[in-house]
Amino acid sequence: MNKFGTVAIIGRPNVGKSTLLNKILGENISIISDKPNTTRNSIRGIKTGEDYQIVFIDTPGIHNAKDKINQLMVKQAIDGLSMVDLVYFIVTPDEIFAGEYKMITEILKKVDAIKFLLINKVDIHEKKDVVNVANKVFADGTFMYVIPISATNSTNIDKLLELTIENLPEGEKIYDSEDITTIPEKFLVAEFIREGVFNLLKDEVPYNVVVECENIEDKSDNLLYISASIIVSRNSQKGIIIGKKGSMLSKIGKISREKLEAFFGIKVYLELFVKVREGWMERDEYLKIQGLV
Ligand SMILES: Nc1nc2c(ncn2[C@@H]2O[C@H](COP(=O)(O)OP(=O)(O)OP(=O)(O)O)[C@@H](O)[C@H]2O)c(=O)[nH]1
Ligand SMILES: [Mg+2]
Repeated sequence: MNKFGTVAIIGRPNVGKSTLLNKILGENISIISDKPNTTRNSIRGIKTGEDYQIVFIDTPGIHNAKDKINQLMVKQAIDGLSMVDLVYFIVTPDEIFAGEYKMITEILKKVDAIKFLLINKVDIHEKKDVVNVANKVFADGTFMYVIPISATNSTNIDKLLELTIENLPEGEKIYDSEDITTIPEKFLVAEFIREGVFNLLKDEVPYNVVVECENIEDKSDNLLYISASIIVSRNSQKGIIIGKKGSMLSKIGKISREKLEAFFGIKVYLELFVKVREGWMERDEYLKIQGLV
């Protein structure tokens, strides 16, 4: 009997949704940082086994969004729920988020899918806190299973996959076994560069950046030429991205190139531009680059 189905991965920002997706796939397709709101739109990853295929949808963190871009991000996370077979709601054992967990559980009650509660980051939390959050959120009756995991350390990930397959509908594969994502190549490249920005810069700068990949060209059998623009919303941010004598831009270039070379398995020549587009976060033509409109 073959199984096919879709699984949405949802939760507050920073709980480890993208880390879990990458761990399940064994490939880093969804960008990760220690800052909240790293993921901005739905990222699909495909996991194929002998007799199953699962499409996982990593989503932006659900939060109380104030501006247009954040509202569109939350909308991405919630809208997708109507189309999935199963939902992973990821929480961490932090008492302070109980209110937000309740709010997300209320959203999930209206969703017609099987729901798993995953308690992540058990590697850095005491057992009593894990049990405490499990009792508080799981007791609600919305969830079929509660599973403590560590996405970083792969704790319980095999068990999670086993229970997921068990609960998916019967169905045939629709993607090739080699496909790991449906993300267009240029978008993936832009995301890898944005990951560099999120990991190297602090405060509000990463939140004012969108990346557009303009070109990917095979220059020869062993060289890929890629050009992309890092777009910021204010002139002062352009200076921060470039850094003293170009030092920051060169760091962003190096970290992004390494990631691109690992992903494509080929040498990459990466050309980066920095552009200022005042208030891009309010403009549909730029929100479109991020896949939000
Ligand atoms: N110790 C520990 N850290 C983790 C674990 N999973 C994720 N993290 C860390 O938590 C931070 C956030 O991880 P992400 O995967 O980007 O979280 P996210 O839920 O996708 O965040 P947003 O996209 O911002 O909503 C990163 O610094 C991860 O390394 C885990 O199991 N244990
Ligand atoms: Mg994420």
